[in-house]
Amino acid sequence: MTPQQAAAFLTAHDNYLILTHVRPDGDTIGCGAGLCRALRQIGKTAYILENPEVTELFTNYVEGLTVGPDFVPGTVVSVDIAARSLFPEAAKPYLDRVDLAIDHHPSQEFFAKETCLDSKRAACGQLILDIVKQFAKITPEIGEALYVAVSTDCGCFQYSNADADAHRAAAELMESGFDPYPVNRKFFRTKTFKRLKLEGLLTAGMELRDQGATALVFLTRKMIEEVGASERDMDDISAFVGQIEGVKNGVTLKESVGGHVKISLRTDPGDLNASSVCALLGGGGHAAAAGAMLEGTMEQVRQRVIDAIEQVRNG
Ligand SMILES: [Mn+2]
Repeated sequence: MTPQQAAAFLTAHDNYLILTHVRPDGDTIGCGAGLCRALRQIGKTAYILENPEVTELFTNYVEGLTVGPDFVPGTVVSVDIAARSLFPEAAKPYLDRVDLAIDHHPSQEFFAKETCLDSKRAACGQLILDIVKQFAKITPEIGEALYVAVSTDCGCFQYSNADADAHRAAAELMESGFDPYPVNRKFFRTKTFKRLKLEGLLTAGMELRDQGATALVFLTRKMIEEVGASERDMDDISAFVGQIEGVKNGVTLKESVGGHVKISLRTDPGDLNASSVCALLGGGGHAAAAGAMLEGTMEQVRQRVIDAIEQVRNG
């Protein structure tokens, strides 16, 4: 579906339930909030399905918009969800009954009846903006929610996906009248003390390969417990390793409960395609940022990631 067709679809239906993805980021939350408010503005009933993993950084954006699992929707829309495996527990009853998926991931699985996909967009928020502005006024609240979506997904316009189109969307959203300074300060200029401690531990245990072009960091449960870090303290921590001079490809391995390790790969896409590497590991994502969840110990997963990188390099 084109954004025009998606707008026509959204104005024609009602009783919306909006789904966000697991480990929700600024894009999925901002898209959910912006879309929900736009639908309510034109008199529709619309809610975001409660997502228990929403961190403190984002709770204010979904306040007053969420609903529990008892809500019986007429129309189900997913935002920024690429794959079935990214449905939160409460959204699983809707795995095969999403009416419209709005997304920007090239790894989109086409699980919905209709899909509005544009993988050239840095953030799903840009696509939501294109859709909702056709039927709703971009109020400061919608503007701020979608600005959070766009700015966080392109790392405050510093990641390789931050193109002119992303800046144009940001400018258009700023014109809605919200104040972008506190948003930028909160998301991009502020760290908790626990976060800094974690970054110190990651730095101490860092492994450098390929003459420093590839870096791996290992986030263990022990470190998390030692520091007393919450999800908020670990938000977007996979971007950390790529800040080191000379590092083109950064791998963050995070030990998760139940014998799993989550890997996040951030790459210089000219050097290594992150999505290809993670596809070999059963995951997916974008050329410059991708991830996977693997079973095994930190050491086993470390070796599998290194092998997958080699395979893509030599393939
Ligand atoms: Mn996104």
